[in-house]
Amino acid sequence: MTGICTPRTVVFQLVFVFLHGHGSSGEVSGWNWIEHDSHEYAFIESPVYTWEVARQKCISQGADLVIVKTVDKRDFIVSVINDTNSKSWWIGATDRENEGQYIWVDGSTVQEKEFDFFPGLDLGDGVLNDKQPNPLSAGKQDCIELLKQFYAIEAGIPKSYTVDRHYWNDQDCTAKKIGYICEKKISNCGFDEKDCGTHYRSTVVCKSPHKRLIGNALWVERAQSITTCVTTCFKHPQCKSVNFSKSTKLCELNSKTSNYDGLDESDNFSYWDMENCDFNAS
Ligand SMILES: [Ca+2]
Ligand SMILES: [Ca+2]
Repeated sequence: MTGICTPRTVVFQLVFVFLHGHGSSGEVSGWNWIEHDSHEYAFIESPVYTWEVARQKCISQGADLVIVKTVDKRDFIVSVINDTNSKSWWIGATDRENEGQYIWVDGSTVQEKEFDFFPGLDLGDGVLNDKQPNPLSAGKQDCIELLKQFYAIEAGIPKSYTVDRHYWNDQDCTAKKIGYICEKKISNCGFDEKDCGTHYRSTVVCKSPHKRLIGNALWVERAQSITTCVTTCFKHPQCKSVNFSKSTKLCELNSKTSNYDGLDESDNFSYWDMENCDFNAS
């Protein structure tokens, strides 16, 4: 294990357009990823989307809406969005399948201990105003946003309050909200950083130079380039890694991946791993 490869070192990921950080409006634009604890986060304030479309925007970047299971992560996210103008942000939880049963976008159930619903605004009379969730208060509220602005009824009139930090609110999934937060895992492929990743489809393929995995070849053919070799591997359901020789153009499709210590030295070959890159293979 010699280096950590972040997606930003991957050539094809450098196409991210960093439009600008904070513009004159104070809104964050473009895919500006912030690193925290082996993940990267993008906080997109505009344009506005429904929960589902916001989620698809994240997926288009190899990410998904953020999952918040720990206090550490919650504190990190809340501290970032506290410095923005946006008062609400989509995150990756919904109960649209079964009312009251919240599911994260990775399919896991939201545990009660993970809930961070707004506890209600107490103006001193012991009444908890705008306590969340309130699924029936205004249509169907099935998607979770982080919200900083809640309401209290004063003398019969609802008044808006900005509270101490963002909390969960169940919201109408079709509402076009102010922002959304995407998250993706940082690739740690186990090779030297310079050999860490070449991006093929949505998979990062890791290269170990001058190495070869022996004894697991499914198929051997000639390929003009490593791209052709890797593409052939992707088409073969059992292919997990390849050995490729630039000089002889031999492309060996392997049925296994190596643990990285188990590779043989080879002057002619390089070893390319389709799986052990911590990225979801397509
Ligand atoms: Ca609901
Ligand atoms: Ca609500």
